[in-house]
Amino acid sequence: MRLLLTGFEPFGGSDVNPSARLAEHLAHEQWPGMSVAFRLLPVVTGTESGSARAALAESIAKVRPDVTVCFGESARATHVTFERVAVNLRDGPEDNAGVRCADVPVDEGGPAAHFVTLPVRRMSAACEGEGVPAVLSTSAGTFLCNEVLYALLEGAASGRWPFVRAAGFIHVPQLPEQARVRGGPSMPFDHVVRGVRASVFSLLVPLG
Ligand code: PCA
Repeated sequence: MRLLLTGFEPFGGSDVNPSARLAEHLAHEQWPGMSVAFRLLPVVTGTESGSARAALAESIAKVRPDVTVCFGESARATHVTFERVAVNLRDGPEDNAGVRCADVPVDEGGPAAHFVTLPVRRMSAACEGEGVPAVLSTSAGTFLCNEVLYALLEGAASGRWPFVRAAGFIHVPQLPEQARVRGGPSMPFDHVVRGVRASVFSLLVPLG
């Protein structure tokens, strides 16, 4: 099984993003029966070179993953958060290129929403089995995380990437060092790693 993991660069004035740290960390571990690739995504909207979607498309074409799991940071998250839905809407703060979207679709002509195709119940149960709090979510927001998830699911559903059999998105809480500066909930990095590692391991049981 080929697995692609992505994480985002820092954004919103922070100098770290736990999602990239996590995805890169996991990609460097030994995975029996899986080859795991990592790609860092820019927090840049749109499809031009230098955008998150361009980087995602480039790495999917190169890796040809069976499964793609994207990660992002949520400063509000208290749990490892398994997203279930992406919506065809971009409406958020300024991205890292200084571009701000309001009321624009991710994909003109695409459906209003897509459900993720990862077995999120099994994955969140595996995370909780490690004692790491997990939750299912029906909103990935309307910023870059939702945009990337929508593009990923649209690409798999439309036949652009027919080899992608399962795809989804996990939001992780901020790190304690970020919470010390910005306030809000956080989760120690080693907890996040332990929980998400178990979730990814649960994918080795054949996908339905
Ligand atoms: N979180 C943002 C974008 C990048 C990231 O890590 C989001 O939730 O959309």
